[in-house]
Amino acid sequence: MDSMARILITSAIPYINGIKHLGNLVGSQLPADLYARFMRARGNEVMFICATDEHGTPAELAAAKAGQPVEQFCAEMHETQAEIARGFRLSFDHFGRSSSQRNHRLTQHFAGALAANGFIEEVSESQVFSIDDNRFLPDRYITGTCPNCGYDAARGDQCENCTKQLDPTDLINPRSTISGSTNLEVRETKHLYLKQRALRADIEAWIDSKTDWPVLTTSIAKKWLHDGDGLQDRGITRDLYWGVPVKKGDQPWPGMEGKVFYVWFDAPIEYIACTAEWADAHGLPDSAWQRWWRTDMGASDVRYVQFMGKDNVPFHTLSFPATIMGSREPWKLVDYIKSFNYLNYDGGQFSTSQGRGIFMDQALSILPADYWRWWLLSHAPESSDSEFTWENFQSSVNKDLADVLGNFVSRITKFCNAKYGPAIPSSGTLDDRARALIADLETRVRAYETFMEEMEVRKAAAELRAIWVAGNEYLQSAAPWTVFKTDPEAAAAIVRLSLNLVRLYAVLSEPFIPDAAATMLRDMGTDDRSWPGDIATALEALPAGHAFTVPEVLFRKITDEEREDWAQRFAGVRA
Ligand code: B3M
Ligand code: ZN
Repeated sequence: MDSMARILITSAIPYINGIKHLGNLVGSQLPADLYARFMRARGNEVMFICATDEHGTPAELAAAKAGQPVEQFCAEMHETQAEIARGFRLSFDHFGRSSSQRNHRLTQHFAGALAANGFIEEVSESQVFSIDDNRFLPDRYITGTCPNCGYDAARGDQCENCTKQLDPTDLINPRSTISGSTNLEVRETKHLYLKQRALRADIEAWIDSKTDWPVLTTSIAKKWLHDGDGLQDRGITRDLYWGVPVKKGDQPWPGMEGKVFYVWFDAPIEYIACTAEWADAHGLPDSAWQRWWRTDMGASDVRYVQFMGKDNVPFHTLSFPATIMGSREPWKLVDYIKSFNYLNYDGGQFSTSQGRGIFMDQALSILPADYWRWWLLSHAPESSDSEFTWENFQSSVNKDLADVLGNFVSRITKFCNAKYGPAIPSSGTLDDRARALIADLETRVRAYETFMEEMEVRKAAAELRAIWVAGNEYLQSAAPWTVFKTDPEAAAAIVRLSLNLVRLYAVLSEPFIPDAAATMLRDMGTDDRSWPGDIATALEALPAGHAFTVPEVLFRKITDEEREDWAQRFAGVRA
């Protein structure tokens, strides 16, 4: 990347119904953060957006389970998730809420524009109404006996016991999940449908134009576009209390009183609304967020990249683009979608509903963020699903972080401090071995940049590790501790180069392990975070005489006892 660019980055916005597990983290927020940090380090202007996805039945049910009003539940869970995101050093420019007034207005605005352009249809349906609750019941709010297996707590959409898909009217002795009332009747009700089929040609042409998208993204998009029940018109309203009230712009929508938009309609619109929330939080005018989103306000220069797990791809390649295209307004469409497979946990799946695996708060309670960031990113489920095992986690952390990077930093700073004192030594010139290292790093750093630009997360991690290894091997073979005995000047040149490598490693590693990078820079007594151009020049940034401090242990090793203890502790299900 030659000149400064503007990069808009969004991560799929996590549901509010609970704390996310590490599989969720590595599939969206964490790689998005890696990319945002890298793009900032390269001098680009970055807008990195995330939020909580707060509407829908899961939010209402989670609040009910917690015994809280849904507004309070969401407000508290948003704070909890924001705190954990800070713990993982996720560097969002704004972490918003899909329940914000900005999102209410923008969602209603899009619905109004879609209606004005003829892309909304009003459809009459019969739905179960609970007289005692005085409301229509969504499928999940109806419980009864399964006609297939006789299980007496089957849900209106599916029997949990025999997995049969159900319609609420199939249930024997149906009752309201809210009140238990059996005083139910089927009533006619109207819902809004987004006529996605009418936008099919537009969407298909747009997807076909994205020839550089990863296979995972395009294959999912095309499957949904072409398969039997591919791009159907889709209901965008629900009979729920909690959500964005259905309005046509700022006007009431006759016949839609008491209804809200479907959560998947308003959630992606929050990407835009959240950027407006960012502007509001900074006291900036609308033009400040519009230049990221409105192509008539400068956003044609923006490169927009989205990060998400594969299950979210259909909504971002078909539904959200349908909303934007159907508005016939100049909103920015995504340029690149980086999607991820699943991370499995120790021979099974991570599961929020079953509480299986490691959740973000638990992870931080046992080790600092960098340990997790490194393992997760270097094992990101890109070309296929990947698996977390405690053995692999232990060996990765101990080898890559402690034995290679940590050991290098500790060895060279301690040696210099002991022999020359806590400042960069001056004498000596670089020998062939040093020049060979520089040439090797020149190639590797350029490869690392390319992988990072291409969002090849695992390959970038592997290259970074190779860069650390190169320094370690150089130090091992140059052996300044031996050279020092006969030629302290030559040893000083090795030490000077190696101490400069510590700074270079901090700069290069910051997107992966920001805390360790900050510690390394602080101990090297420098704020110079400039991204390396020519490597030989970058390795002269810290001049002779520059003072440093010997760091504390950067990364500690995970012991076998800890590993066994954690494996046991996280074997079961979370309460
Ligand atoms: N909240 C799903 C999830 O948390 C959903 C993503 C919305 S992106 C607009 O994985
Ligand atoms: Zn059943």
